[in-house]
This record gives sequence, C-alpha cells and structure tokens, in this order.
Amino acid sequence: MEQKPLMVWFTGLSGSGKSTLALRLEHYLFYEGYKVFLLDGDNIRNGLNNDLSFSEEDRKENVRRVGEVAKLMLDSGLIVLCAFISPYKEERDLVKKIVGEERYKEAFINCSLEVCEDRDTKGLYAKARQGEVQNFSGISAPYEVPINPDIEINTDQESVEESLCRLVNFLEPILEK
Ligand code: GGZ
Repeated sequence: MEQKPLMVWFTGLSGSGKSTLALRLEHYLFYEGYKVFLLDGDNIRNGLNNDLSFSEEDRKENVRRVGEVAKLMLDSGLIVLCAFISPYKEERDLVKKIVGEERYKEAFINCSLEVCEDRDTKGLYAKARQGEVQNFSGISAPYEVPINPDIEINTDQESVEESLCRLVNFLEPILEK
C-alpha cells in the first residue's frame, strides 16, 4: 500500500485526553496497515528531552525538537502522531513550518479545565493548586487555545469511541488522496 506521510499534532491541557486518543488512533491505523509512530511525553521527555523543564523556554525547545524528529520520520514515509500540551501558538506554527504545511494537521483536544482537574489522573492538578508543581498549564502557566485547528475534539462532551470515530472520519479522506 502506498502511504502518504502525515503528522497529526494533538494539543490540549494535561488530562484532556491527547495521549489516550493518539494511542487509540495509532492502534487503529496500525491495524489498517499503515506505518505509524506516536511521539508523546512518555517517550520524549524521559529520553531525548530529559534535560528540559516546564519553563516557557524549555517547553518551546521541547516542541521544536519534537518537530525536527517528526520531520525525519515523515521523510521516511511514516504517519507521525504527536501528543504534547504545546501551549504556545508560535511553537505549534513553528512545527507546521518545520514539517511543511501540507503534512501538518492540528487536532485541538478541547476539554474544560474543570473537567481536566476533576480527572486529575496523576494528581498533578492538586499539586499545582498547592504550589508543589510549578508552571502548570491552565493553573500557573498559559495555554493558548488554537484559533483555527484542523479538527477540534471536545472530550468533555463525547466518549473516547465517538472522538476516535470523528478523528478517523476526518483523516481517512486525507490519507486516501
Ligand atoms: C504541565 C506537566 C508539568 C507542568 C509535569 N505543566 O498529564 P501528563 O502529565 O501525562 O501530561 C503532562 C506532561 C506535559 O508534557 P509536554 O511535553 O506535553 O508539555 S509541553 O508541550 O508543554 O512541553 C503532565 C506532565 O508532563 N507535567 N509537570 N508543570 N504538565
């Protein structure tokens, strides 16, 4: 099967569902026969970017490096899924420039801060409220909402299955072109 390289960049608050959805999409595409790779905090911040903090400067560098790595992967023909908070519009736009506009699709995983904080799967929101974790997006650091994403998924209004279905419906015509 001839496959078209494509990046899907998932942006959204911690706990919004980026990694969950990106992982489900990765599995779906894999079983459909696509060569796909997922980059997220788990495999990037523990390795390549383990020298970076959550300061504004380091977050920007985190996203820039991911963009450069993803570009190499795209050049090898892969579909690359990236799940990062990526709170700054400027850096999301930089990634788009690095990989090429035609290969970049931005998925805004929108979920209210209230719901993200309620989920608090890792207890980080509670720590951020208590000041034990600094520079926490949505609490003590900014998150710039995407103005014109290619797709917006509202995970506080639909199930994971519904969100996945919308993502797949959005991507299929692009991948088949
Ligand atoms: C935001 C933090 C922070 C701070 C640790 N602010 O829910 P998680 O745990 O698994 O996802 C968050 C992850 C964010 O890393 P990214 O590389 O995606 O961020 S960025 O794009 O802004 O560079 C969270 C955890 O790291 N985490 N401290 N202060 N998230």
